[in-house]
Amino acid sequence: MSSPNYLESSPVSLSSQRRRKSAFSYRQLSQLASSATSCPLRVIAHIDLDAFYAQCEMVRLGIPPDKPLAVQQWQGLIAINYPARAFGLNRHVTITEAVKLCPGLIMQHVATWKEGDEKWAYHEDSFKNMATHKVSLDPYRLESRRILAVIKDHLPASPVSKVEKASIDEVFLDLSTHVHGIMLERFPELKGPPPYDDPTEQLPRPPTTALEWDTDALVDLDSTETEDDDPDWDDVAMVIASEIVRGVRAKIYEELKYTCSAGVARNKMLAKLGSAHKKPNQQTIIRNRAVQHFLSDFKFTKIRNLGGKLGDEIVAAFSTDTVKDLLEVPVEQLKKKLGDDTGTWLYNIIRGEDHGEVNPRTQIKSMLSAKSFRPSINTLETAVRWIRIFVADIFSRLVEEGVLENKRRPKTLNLYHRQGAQTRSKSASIPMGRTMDEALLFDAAKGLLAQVIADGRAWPCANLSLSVSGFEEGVTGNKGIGGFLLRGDDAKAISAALRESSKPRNPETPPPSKRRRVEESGIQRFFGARQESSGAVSEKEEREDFREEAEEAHSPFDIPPSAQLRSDDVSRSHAGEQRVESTKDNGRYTCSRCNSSLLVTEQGEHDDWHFAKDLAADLAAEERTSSAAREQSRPPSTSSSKNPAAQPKNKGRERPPNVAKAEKGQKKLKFG
Ligand code: TTP
Ligand code: CA
Ligand code: CA
Repeated sequence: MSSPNYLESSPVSLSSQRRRKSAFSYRQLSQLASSATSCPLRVIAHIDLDAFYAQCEMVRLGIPPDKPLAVQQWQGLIAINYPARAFGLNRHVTITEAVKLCPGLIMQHVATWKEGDEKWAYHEDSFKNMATHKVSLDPYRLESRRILAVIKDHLPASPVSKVEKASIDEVFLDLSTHVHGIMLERFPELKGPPPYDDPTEQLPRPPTTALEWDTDALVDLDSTETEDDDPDWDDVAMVIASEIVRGVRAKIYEELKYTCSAGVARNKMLAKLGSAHKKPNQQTIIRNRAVQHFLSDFKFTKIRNLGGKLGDEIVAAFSTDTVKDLLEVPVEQLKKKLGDDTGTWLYNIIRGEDHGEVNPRTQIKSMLSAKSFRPSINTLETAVRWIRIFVADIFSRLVEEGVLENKRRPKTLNLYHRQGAQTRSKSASIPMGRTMDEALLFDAAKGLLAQVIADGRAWPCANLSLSVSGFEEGVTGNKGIGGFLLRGDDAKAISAALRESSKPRNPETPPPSKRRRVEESGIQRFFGARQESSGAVSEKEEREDFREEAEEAHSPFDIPPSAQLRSDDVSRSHAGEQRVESTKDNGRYTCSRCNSSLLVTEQGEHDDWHFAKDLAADLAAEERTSSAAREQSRPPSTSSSKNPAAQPKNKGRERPPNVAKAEKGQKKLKFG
């Protein structure tokens, strides 16, 4: 529900007697200037593109905005524009149902890589060729980048405004410093030193009784608050932030013709809920005095970081999924069931407290190209054909990253292989002594595949994924560790390639000595003589790679579990895959993890979705242990144990551990 465009407000309800002082102090105002995460005047925005892939296709094809369009991936729809949604279409309808519901529907298949092609393309018959094509999300990645550039261009440079790319179609903005500057311009009385030079002195009240919210959707105030109260500085900060965000959105439309929705609030969690509140092409402001009202209507599983396992565990522990019910639970009880850190974090988060930082990280840390095989593949030749496509895909992205000019260059290559419930990963360093080209990567990747085959049990293979990581800046010259590798003779290099790299996540694999000594000579023949390009990497390095992946993996899966991930190209790499138990009935089944009702034919992909989410959470947990609690506000993770709700977590640790780390950026593990 929106409130009128003009209103009066204040942080404390004292409508009868006008207070002369603000509820905020000079110190808090200066915290705003430095974007302190604890500042109560803080202003954060979240921008999310409307029906993103669908808009990309409309813009690319010049389709008028009122025409219904859906983006197809194989036999499913992965994005549906708003005109098509008016016909009742959503991600779960089949293509046949979609055409029946909306006869004029334009269906555009995503771009694909075809074997042997130099580049991805929009192929007319790609939907028939799932077995030989691989989805490319490059067109959407490129648009995402252009949009990000417009946003940055429109805002003052960092650190005045901070921009964090949160996924392919989302950014967070910390506008605190920028808003502070505008406030001082508009209200010079804020500039003066505090009375008695005491920063704890309260500010004067804003000289205004009404704020203009323009077209913004305002969330209703908490029941204890009234619109009759005069505004305080937090309201003023929100109005200014909403003006800025409206300007950014107008610019994106003007320059690139994309519409987006936005949320403005005091933290990331609330801003994200805000952007989803009214769509498309709208922005929602959650004033501080409206937070409790806004949140109490939500299921807590919709809150950032509570969509996955942790959320499921809390539902199980307290037999409810609503914020309202959970608000009744005393903190002691939350702590008892979830551990001190998780309990405290949860207690605060459902009260709208989140001190997560907007983290401008723009550099790509890793790139992944992956394919799930349905049916599984059974031959080396087929696997190598896919690896060739992965390499072409990754290499073209590396070119964009400036590897040809030696601007940045990845150190490590990783291959993930899944057979049934078992996933294995192999890593190798990419020799620095040679020019980075497709042949180099292809040889290295084949070397890793050789290692997988040498372990045995390679077929049938359900998923292969290749990634590069460990980017280094400004690598100059062609010297380095690669030179060392190149000095070794071929035999040495081949044995390095075939040597076991660390495999902490594969307890079933026998130790190297017992491993089947597979037809090495045959493999060597097949893979050619250039095996020097792969060498084993240390366990530490491999873990770092996983951390990078975790960081980037999270956001695309930060969607309600009921949303279905229709991806054949999501990476899976996990030690012990947990099969998702489900109940089946009449061609439909109910997923036991998230209670979604889905078609049995969708089960594989849905299970993959859970798998990927669990993986992201596990990787995030791994990351957490390696870089203990960088930030106070991050939610503790319960991901790596089977039933963490039963096991108090992180007892004795002062700060909540760090899962939100995983939410930054999205460059890998996207939907393709
Ligand atoms: P979303 O932002 O979740 O959805 P959307 O942009 O299509 O629609 P909305 O207006 O509600 O924000 O996802 C962004 C893109 O990610 C989406 O256009 C397609 C892709 N995607 C998938 O491929 N599979 C999925 O399951 C989801 C949720 C998204
Ligand atoms: Ca979106
Ligand atoms: Ca999104």
